[in-house]
Amino acid sequence: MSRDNPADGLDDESVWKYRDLDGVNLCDGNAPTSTEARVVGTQADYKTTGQTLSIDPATGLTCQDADQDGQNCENYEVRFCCP
Ligand SMILES: [Ca+2]
Ligand SMILES: [Ca+2]
Repeated sequence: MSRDNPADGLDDESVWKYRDLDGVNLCDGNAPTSTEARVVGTQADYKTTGQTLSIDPATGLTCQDADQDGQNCENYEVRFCCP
């Protein structure tokens, strides 16, 4: 799923935003055990883009243009695995 896009310079797929801003029940309140990510509309795993991301099993993914050395972030979608 993708809750945000990078048009404003940040693609924010944070777990807490899904929960607290979007009201999504993720893992019944438990921390996800993994976060998988790929580019929206493709099968391209995030690792294939070479972009500098913050990705963490429990907190989700963020991508900031400021970290991309002049490039813009792709729009990422994420999938969480629950314990
Ligand atoms: Ca955004
Ligand atoms: Ca996104």
